Amino acid sequence: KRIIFATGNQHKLEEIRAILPTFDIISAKEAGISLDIEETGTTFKENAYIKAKAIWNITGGIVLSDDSGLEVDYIGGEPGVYSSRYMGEDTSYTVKNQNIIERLHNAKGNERSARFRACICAILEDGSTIFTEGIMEGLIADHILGTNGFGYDPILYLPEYNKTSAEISPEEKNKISHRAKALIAMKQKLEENYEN
Ligand code: ITT
Repeated sequence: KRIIFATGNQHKLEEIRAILPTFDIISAKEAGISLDIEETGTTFKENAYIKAKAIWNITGGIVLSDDSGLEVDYIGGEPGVYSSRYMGEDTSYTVKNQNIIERLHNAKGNERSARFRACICAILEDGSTIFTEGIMEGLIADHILGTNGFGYDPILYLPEYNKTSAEISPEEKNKISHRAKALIAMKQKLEENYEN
């Protein structure tokens, strides 16, 4: 079954394909749809729904979307749903990551707690929705470290690996990430749904 993944983020697309290798995932762009969807929601769930619905309105076929971000406890959960827009869409992640590190210069130990959160939304052919969520906990690193992954991966330090999310391999990340957890849960729910 062909599934359209409503994202413009190539990294997310690569991760979902690696996490769900048995699914036939195509991007909206590959399906010939170019949309600039405004994410007007205030929660990951709302924004995930907005993105999936925009594509579903056009295709009526099964659509998946991902809304995700970094939550840093010391700064009240920022950047959260604004993760991609933090400091402006065109600001580089080197600058964004450095800025977060600077904002935490007084934070010690567990005060540096943070996590990636992903909400995955599926809209099925009949218009019904399924939502799943996953988190990956860590601490904000003192320095930008690692070149794998994307976005805020170089500043989320994972104590159990003694590495940042950008230092572990893509294979490791795709086993333990927020996105992997949410997608594995979604796979299960979709399989239950299509068994009946
Ligand atoms: P689409 O809306 O087109 O899917 P986007 O990148 O704009 O792409 P979001 O609005 O969901 O997606 O923003 C997610 C942002 O959160 C993303 O751009 C990164 O800054 C951050 N993020 C999410 N997952 C991440 C991960 O696995 N590693 C690093 N940063 C991540």
